[in-house]
Amino acid sequence: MILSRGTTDGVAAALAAHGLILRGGFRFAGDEAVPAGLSGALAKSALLVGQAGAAPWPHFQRWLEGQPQPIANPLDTWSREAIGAVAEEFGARAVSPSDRPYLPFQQWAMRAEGLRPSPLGILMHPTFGLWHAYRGALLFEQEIFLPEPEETMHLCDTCAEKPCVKSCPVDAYSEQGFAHDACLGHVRGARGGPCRTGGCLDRNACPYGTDYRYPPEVQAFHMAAFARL
Ligand code: B12
Repeated sequence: MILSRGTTDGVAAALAAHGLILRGGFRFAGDEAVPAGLSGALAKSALLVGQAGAAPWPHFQRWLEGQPQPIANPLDTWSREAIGAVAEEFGARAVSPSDRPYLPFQQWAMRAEGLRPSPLGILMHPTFGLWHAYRGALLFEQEIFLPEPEETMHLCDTCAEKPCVKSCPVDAYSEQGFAHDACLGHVRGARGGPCRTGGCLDRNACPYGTDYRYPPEVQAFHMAAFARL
């Protein structure tokens, strides 16, 4: 059975109630590690769920204010709840980018939307630039109608200046990859104030998708989670 376009549209509408969006989808191939669906049988297809800019933030904040106790990893918990409810409605199994062992979300995203990584590792989106993320995926045991992927252009190919690799005081990004320890040391240190309050200087230097740039309080939240401040 192939789930219809109506299902995909319904999923998109249910996600919109949480400020979340459908980030495309794909069918699993026979020669890859295929995760299980809801019944435990192998999934046949996946829809990716994520955000453009900080759209889910007010939904998440309202939910957080209603919690009786402080919650560890609150954004993950909110995402699991919101996406879990949509999965239940449509007979899918919800998975999270934080599930262990890690599921290959960026590889899935590259298949679903034809995106490629920026020099920072974060995938470059033709509209959202670096200001987007994945909050989960819905795994179906049926084939599903998939939205036609849009023709995408990799903006980093046309960016000669590459300010994204020139703005970090400790050059955390290079062709050798991401210098995690140098980044953490700086962010946690005396001169890391701008990174702590306004987010990664390299990410903010990217000239694309600036309409979707996360507001400073959202960037500070993510930086605090990343650097365990
Ligand atoms: C572990 C992890 C990290 C580790 C990286 C350790 C390492 N070097 O492997 C640390 C803590 C450093 C990290 C940091 C960040 N991460 Co991270 N991370 C992950 C996580 C949870 C697992 C990665 C993984 O191993 N996957 C399993 C493999 C098999 O999957 P994969 O698709 O093949 O993995 C590819 C990527 O992971 C990529 N890669 C390898 N190392 C790194 C490091 C970073 C930062 C990125 C972006 C990609 C990347 O190469 C792999 C091959 O294609 C993913 C979510 C996920 N489930 O994938 C998020 C994820 C990759 N991270 C993400 C982000 C945004 C960040 C931060 C920018 C977030 C922040 N808090 O501000 C920071 C910034 C620092 C940086 N740019 O390096 C996003 C990327 C979204 C996008 N638009 O592309 C993801 C997808 C989470 C999400 N919810 O959307 N991250």
